[in-house]
Amino acid sequence: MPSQLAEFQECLRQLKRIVALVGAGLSASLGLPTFRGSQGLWKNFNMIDLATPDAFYIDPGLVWQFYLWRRHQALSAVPNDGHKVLAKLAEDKKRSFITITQNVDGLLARAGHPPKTLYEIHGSLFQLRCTSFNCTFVDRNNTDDPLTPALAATDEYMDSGAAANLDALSETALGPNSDTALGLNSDSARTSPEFTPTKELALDDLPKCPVCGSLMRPGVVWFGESLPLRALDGIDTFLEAGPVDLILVIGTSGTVYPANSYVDLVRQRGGHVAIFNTDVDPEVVDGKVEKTWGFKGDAAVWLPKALAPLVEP
Ligand code: BJW
Ligand code: ZN
Repeated sequence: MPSQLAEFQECLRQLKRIVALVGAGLSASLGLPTFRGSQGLWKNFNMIDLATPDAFYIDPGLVWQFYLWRRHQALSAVPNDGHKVLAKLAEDKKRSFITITQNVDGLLARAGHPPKTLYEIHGSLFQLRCTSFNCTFVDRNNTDDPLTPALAATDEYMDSGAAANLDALSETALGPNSDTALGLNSDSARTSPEFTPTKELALDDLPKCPVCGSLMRPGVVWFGESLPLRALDGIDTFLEAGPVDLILVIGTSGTVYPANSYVDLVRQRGGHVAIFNTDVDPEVVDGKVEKTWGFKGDAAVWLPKALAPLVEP
């Protein structure tokens, strides 16, 4: 019986329309924390609880600190081989391909993924938006770190947090052909230790709109908020242009709507599903689920290996 990988690669060559759905697990090997799981924590807060409009309304200083830390971590990271192979696939004209990413870390763009086929449906850490209803100011590609002079003093604790993440990660760096080489131990539980910053931020320290002076907020999509309509339209156009042969479901728990709905849609219309995750249902790994492959381990290790037939080294 051919292995899952051999069967996947055999099929892959014939597929013409492919979607990649990306989640936090793709960047986990770089020390960037995932959201769910026992250690998706920041300053004793669950990361999910901070990703809401209410959290920002109640304590904008706390939420800004969380996002400043995430910006700093993302800027300190470099794209991994998983980001790079998706970027290469997107450049290849032999098939139609789009990437829908829930990640806000900008690493796919930095890996060279063409912007036309990259849909960042939960926004970006590097976009800032004015909170005033009467003002439409958006700062689109702000990579300043620190973001304002008043925030410079926060750098020290940020570096200690990032270093702790990478220390935890380096413990998993063993030789080839071991479980660890496939990243079986490098999920969020290992890479995002609890992180405790000390500095409290006052409203005066936070970024203000240069047009109207109101408080700026991170340009990300929180629970209950609408997704960027241009991205949703672009994705719909691709999905309606013809059946999708394959969706690559990469490092996501698939718990958030509407991102998770794309997997069901592709499956319902007869497409294949390939899951790249440190946690995959054993039935899928054993090849018992129709039209579904599962590659258990670090997506940054598995993706280049699995997609090798489509991408020049
Ligand atoms: C590895 C790995 C390694 C680890 N290799 N793998 C009931 C009440 C209220 C609302 C709702 C409701 N029911 C449904 C809703 C809607 C709601 C929703 O889905 N809620 C559910 C939680 C129930 N959705 C919304 O509110 C959305 N808006 C909306 O629906 O508006 C209506 C509308 C729809 C369509 C058009 C127009 C209008 C908005 C959702 C916004 C989500 N925002 C966040 C924060 C973004 C900013 C930020 O980053 O801070 O997005 S929440 C968080 O979850 C973040 C992520 O992008 C998202 C998904 O998480 P992800 O990436 O899957 O991470 P994890 O941690 O969950 O999983 C990581 C996975 O990686 C795990 O499986 C690991 O095993 C794996 N892994 N290491 C491979 N090395
Ligand atoms: Zn403004």
